[in-house]
Amino acid sequence: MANGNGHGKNGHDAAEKPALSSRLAALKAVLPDTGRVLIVPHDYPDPDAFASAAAMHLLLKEKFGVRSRIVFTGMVNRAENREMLKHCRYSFTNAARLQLGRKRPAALVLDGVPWSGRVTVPTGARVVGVIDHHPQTRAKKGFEGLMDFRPGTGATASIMYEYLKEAGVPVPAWLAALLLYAIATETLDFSRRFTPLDLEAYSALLPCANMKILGEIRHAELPRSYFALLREAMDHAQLYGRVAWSHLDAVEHPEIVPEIADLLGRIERVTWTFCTGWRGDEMLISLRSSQPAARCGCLLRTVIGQRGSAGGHHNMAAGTLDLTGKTPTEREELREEIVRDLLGWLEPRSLEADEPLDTQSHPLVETVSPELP
Ligand SMILES: [Mn+2]
Repeated sequence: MANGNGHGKNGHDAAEKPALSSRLAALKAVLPDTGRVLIVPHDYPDPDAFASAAAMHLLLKEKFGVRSRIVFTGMVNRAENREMLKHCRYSFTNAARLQLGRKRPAALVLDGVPWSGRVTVPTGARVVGVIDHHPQTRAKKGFEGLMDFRPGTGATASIMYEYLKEAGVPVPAWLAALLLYAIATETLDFSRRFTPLDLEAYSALLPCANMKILGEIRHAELPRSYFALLREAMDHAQLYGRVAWSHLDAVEHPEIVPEIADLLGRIERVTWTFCTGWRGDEMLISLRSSQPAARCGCLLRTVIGQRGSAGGHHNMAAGTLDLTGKTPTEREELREEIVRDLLGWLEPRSLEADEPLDTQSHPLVETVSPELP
């Protein structure tokens, strides 16, 4: 047990802020006396979800002597995220391979809420706490566990940094690298919304991070198939006013969709981007904005409405629509409907309802026929 061994290792006792102490106490209060705790990041975990889960694993072990297991649903395919997992010293179990038997373990949900439809809690587990930073996160009536919601904070990783700091748990160099990467990706290197806590976490973690690991994650090798998707995305990319969007016909790994939306966001004068993609019987969509006052999560939920689910932050959001039973034509019609609805909100100036989209927009990359000598 690391408990009771909290004297400052670096010579000065951390001045404990009462608010933080109460947070740690609140976490401790929901932890079980015996047995392993499940740590559940949101489905198809991104760097923030992964790094936060790893930080929680460390916190439980070092501060409370509680064993835990990180369990996730979905896949990890983005090259950078796979590289990140390679450097994580804790193992991640795919929920599909989890055997709970008759135990009903306590679960902590990170970087999402179990009542959003975007976090799958293993059947049989009981959620005892939720830590999240998404702006639309709402408390759930009747839920009596820990709810640490900080809408507006750049990353859940920053919140987890604060827990570790408050607990006096030193952050190992590899984990510091993962947390840094999480904060950097969530805030697009601080070009998106962040709070003083994000900046503090980043500055405090930087001197103790393994920078080689951070470099290897950032510059992870990419498979050739990635470039084929990139080409498809560029071929399909359209511009209309301040909006750029694209579409992928067959997405195997969902992470490429937000990646394309991010990439389009770097086009000059473009402030809104989105990318759609077919993936089996689902349509995936990611929306991005560089405007500080943007409310991507709300907007996407409004546009998708009853047709699917969506969630996200001010500057980024993701959604899914069910395509089961739809013919290819119906799918395409639905996609055009979504594109039109989004443009209606984002660039409503001259979009006539009965005009085809292709008269309104133009391709990002104009095809130039090579001039023969
Ligand atoms: Mn996050």
